[in-house]
Amino acid sequence: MNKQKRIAAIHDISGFGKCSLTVVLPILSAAGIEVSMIPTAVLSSHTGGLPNYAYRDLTADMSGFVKQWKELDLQFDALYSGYLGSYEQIAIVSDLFDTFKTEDNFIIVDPVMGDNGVLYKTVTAEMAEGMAQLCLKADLIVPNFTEAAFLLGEKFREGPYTRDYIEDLLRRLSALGPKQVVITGVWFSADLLGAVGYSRETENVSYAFSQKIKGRYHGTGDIFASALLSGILNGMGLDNAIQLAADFTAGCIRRTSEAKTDARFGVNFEAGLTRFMRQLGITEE
Ligand code: PXL
Repeated sequence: MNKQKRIAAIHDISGFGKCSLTVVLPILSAAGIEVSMIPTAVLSSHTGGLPNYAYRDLTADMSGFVKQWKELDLQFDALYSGYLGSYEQIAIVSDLFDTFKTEDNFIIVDPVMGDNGVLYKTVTAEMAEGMAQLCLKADLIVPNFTEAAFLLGEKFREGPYTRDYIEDLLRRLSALGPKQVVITGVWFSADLLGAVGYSRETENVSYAFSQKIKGRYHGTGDIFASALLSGILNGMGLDNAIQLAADFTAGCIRRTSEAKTDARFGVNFEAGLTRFMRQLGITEE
């Protein structure tokens, strides 16, 4: 058995409505990755359409994690940040990147900020600017079109998208710092939805699509990014990892749509884990 890979995951815990750490942890664990986590906030549910959520910001607690982990001399194969609870957390995560980045590991920033052209309830314009600074340090970023627009300080554009618009966006996002950019929520026509990836080194652009299902299912950005990271850490190239993540996410949406579950409650990713593990070659038998 090879030595297990280990990541540091910096996201919130939303008690209800599957997203952030409640999907990051099971997906990466299924992919054979050891996950160490720094919770950025604890909520009774995510903030997307579920009213009256309880919210505890953990900004004051995060530096203690970094301090002890540094004393333990922990090594990580990837540093993976997502939803942040306050503007101050951007500097803390930036410090964590400086502390644990090595020549052999990489940083993935999912700049979780908003969807459909609007910021999530707890995300301020100041945080959006700070998130762009954090992306400077990333090797790979995974925005949706809303987040891409906020990172570049420009207006959100509704789909359908064109290849010219997307490929220009990819290059400009990569110019912010990250060598690789993956954008989610790509669609050219009503029947297909997917993602696109770009590597600055090769200038390679690759798309992955599956059947589009109507509705806006919560937590799918976190699921996609976690599945993408799972593929990469298991040795896949970016193109194959995007395809793996797109297929996994599409399966989650399909199952949830068939079950007619409330889209705010999150998707059924659990039933897709066995196949996912098989695709990654994780299962022992
Ligand atoms: O899935 C993104 C996300 C993560 N965490 C919290 C959220 C959201 C989106 O609404 O509210 C707390």
